[in-house]
Amino acid sequence: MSRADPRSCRGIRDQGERRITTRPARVDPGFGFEWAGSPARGVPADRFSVRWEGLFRAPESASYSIFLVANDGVRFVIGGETVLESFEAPQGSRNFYGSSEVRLDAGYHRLRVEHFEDLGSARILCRVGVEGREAPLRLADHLFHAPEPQK
Ligand SMILES: [Ca+2]
Repeated sequence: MSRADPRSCRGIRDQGERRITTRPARVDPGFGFEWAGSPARGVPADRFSVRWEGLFRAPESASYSIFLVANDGVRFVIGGETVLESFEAPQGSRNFYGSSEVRLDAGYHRLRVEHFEDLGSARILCRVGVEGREAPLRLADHLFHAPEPQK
């Protein structure tokens, strides 16, 4: 599971010049969503962003293929490496489709997925394939809470 942290999108769009409104974090079973309206209580239907942080467990040392559909923007960071990113100008109702490959050792890797919605429909869908396997991973079996950071 991953921790979601819905925030206002304004901080991203305006380079942090405006106040970012932080909402209470919650736990999601994953990070695949299609939102017709607000993603969470207290968050507007448009101009919001969400950040999921957790751990991805790679079942074997292999090349992993990551496929993302996002509306509007997305950034996918695993093990500190940004492997997919589309944070360009707002895309309205258009989707971003992207894929990338990353080599991972078996074990746990820090995962951070950031998504922002400007206007219209909002979605983020993800599939992860493993070199040599026909079916994509069942992501719910491979996502875990990150331990709380040490102070
Ligand atoms: Ca949109």
